Amino acid sequence: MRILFCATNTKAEPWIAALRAALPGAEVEEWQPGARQADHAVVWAPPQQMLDEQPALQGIFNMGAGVDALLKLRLPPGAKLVRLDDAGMSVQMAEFVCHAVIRHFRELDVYEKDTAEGKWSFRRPRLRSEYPVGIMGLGVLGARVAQAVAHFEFPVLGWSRSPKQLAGVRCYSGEEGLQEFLAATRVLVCLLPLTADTEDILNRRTLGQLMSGGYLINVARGGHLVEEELIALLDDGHLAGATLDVFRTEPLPAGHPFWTHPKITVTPHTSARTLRDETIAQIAGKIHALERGEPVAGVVDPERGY
Ligand code: NDP
Ligand code: OXD
Repeated sequence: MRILFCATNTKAEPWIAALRAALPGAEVEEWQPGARQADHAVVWAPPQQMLDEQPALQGIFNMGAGVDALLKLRLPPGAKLVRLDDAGMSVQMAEFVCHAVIRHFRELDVYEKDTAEGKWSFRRPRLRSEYPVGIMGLGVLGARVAQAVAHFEFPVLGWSRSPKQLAGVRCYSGEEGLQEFLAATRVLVCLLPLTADTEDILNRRTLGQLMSGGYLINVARGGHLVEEELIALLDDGHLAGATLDVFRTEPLPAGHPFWTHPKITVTPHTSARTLRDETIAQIAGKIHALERGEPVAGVVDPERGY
């Protein structure tokens, strides 16, 4: 079995060594133009040339959960595209989102400013019941985040494409459930894949339907958010703030208004990182399963876009 590794902005050697250790007997190499035909590829943002040169690939294993960038490329016709399925990301996402929710709810950002100025002052405690948290996307990451937020006794709502039942989460689905979901949400968390149906979904109309004093946490993709419409809603006071981990252009360009907006907290696409050991173990297991003709979790449906 021959496996190519091709990941932009990633040091290849440790990944290749780990893949060789996890798949003894497999030939694992970093992709170079003109490389011999391989059976599988482990990739992150590969060039189109790599995919065009490897028409015989059976499996393309994405080193991330989101496949929006890969689906913009021409893929070899017979290859299954397989995404990461948690691999240590859901617990990171849960801690990141809980931190952002609690920082806003407990006004820890205000306390940080006060104490930096030597001020010992108290804010009136807020009512948890007035801060329902709505999670868009109840997949591998969204479901874990919903569970974690519910642990802190916030009312939790969720929205997905197909109907779901999750303990402690008020679930809505489809276009028909969106308005009711938004109207009952104060803190909105986006954990949707970026697809034709979800691009620009965080806009003036949808964010404008949140409860007054709403707060946005976008940890999915920058393409979900219409940036200038968020700024307008923050500036007119309908929204209280936003934590943004993902952006249309990454790295976020110097001078972008998000860097300095007083109601926006920026992090550099770090809410859930790809962890090497967990990722390699998962991909190696899936390659074995695929080779044995067994079903694997996380196969992407290109029509659906995730
Ligand atoms: P999943 O595929 O497991 O879950 C996607 C969820 O979104 C599902 O519940 C799905 O509904 C729902 N969904 C998809 N399309 C729609 C739609 N049109 N309307 C309503 N709901 C929809 O993905 P993951 O949870 O693994 O990951 C989610 C995203 O998080 C990734 O695609 C990626 O973009 C982002 N991400 C960001 C990271 C970061 O560091 N910032 C790290 C990792 C991921 P249904 O259940 O009905 O299919
Ligand atoms: C992912 C990401 O999709 O890191 O896994 O954004």
